[in-house]
Amino acid sequence: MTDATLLPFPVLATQGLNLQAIFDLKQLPATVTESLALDASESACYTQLLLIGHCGRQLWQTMQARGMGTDHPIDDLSHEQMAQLFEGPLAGHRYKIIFPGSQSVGLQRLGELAGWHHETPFKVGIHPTWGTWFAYRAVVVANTALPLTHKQAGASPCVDCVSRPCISACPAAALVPSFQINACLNHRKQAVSSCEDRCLARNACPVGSDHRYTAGQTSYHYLQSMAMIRKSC
Ligand code: B12
Ligand code: SF4
Ligand code: SF4
Repeated sequence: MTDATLLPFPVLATQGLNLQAIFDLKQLPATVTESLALDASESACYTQLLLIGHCGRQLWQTMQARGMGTDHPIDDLSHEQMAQLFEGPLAGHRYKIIFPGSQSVGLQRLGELAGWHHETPFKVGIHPTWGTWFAYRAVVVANTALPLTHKQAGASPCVDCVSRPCISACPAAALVPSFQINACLNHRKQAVSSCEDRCLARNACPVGSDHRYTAGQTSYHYLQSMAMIRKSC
């Protein structure tokens, strides 16, 4: 995903929101549409769902340039960019930002429908080109009639990965026989942990190395999740 001019919203890509998919709400599985928790009038009004993500380092560069001033600076940027989109290129359309927000939406399920997500042994999704170096930044429903994007083709890189270096890199052996979240979290919660600010399994995966986060970017995200883990577990 390098040619921003081919994306539906090149203006978002300039900020690092460089993954974009447009779905027809009526074509989405009921489990997905139900999770949006739209009321009857919203369901009648909104026609499309926009899924926005980032891949690689560009969003991080945007964040560094504008400053990380608030508790949730990336969510704030996503909200701002969505509002600007509907004040600019999509002006005149009604919209609702579902994520970031309080509603729980299965982002990886949406990623799967977009062809972005394939499951890995450590559960962070993988894409054949971007590797695991991407995440979801916004889900918006709108009464737009934009051209729909196609599901990206491509098999999971894990299928042909014989040596599976992610599995042997995990110091908690949390990836076998299948992902054990508690083994991972217990390892991460130790006073001194090799995974406090990184996932050694994720780092060991060779796919998408061009899009690998910088050390500062990785550390920021893992320390954020660490704070969440310490608060909730
Ligand atoms: C809760 C959550 C967590 C919790 C998990 C706690 C738990 N007991 O499950 C914690 C705080 C640990 C966590 C941490 C991280 N998370 Co998280 N997390 C989520 C969240 C908000 C909900 C997942 C969920 O529970 N879904 C509901 C259940 C019912 O869905 P499900 O279909 O059964 O499960 C699917 C996924 O949830 C996933 N899954 C299941 N278990 C686990 C466990 C972990 C650790 C992860 C990452 C995924 C995962 O696999 C399933 C099939 O696809 C999602 C965002 C979202 N709204 O989807 C992000 C999300 C899964 N997380 C994400 C990431 C990147 C991380 C981190 C790597 C940190 C970061 N922000 O960079 C860390 C590190 C993981 C680790 N090793 O510690 C990304 C993954 C992106 C991708 N490429 O796939 C998501 C999609 C958020 C986003 N905005 O993009 N996370
Ligand atoms: S190392 Fe291999 S098995 Fe592990 S996530 Fe990467 S491609 Fe998949
Ligand atoms: S964060 Fe560490 S313990 Fe958890 S899956 Fe990754 S390598 Fe294993």
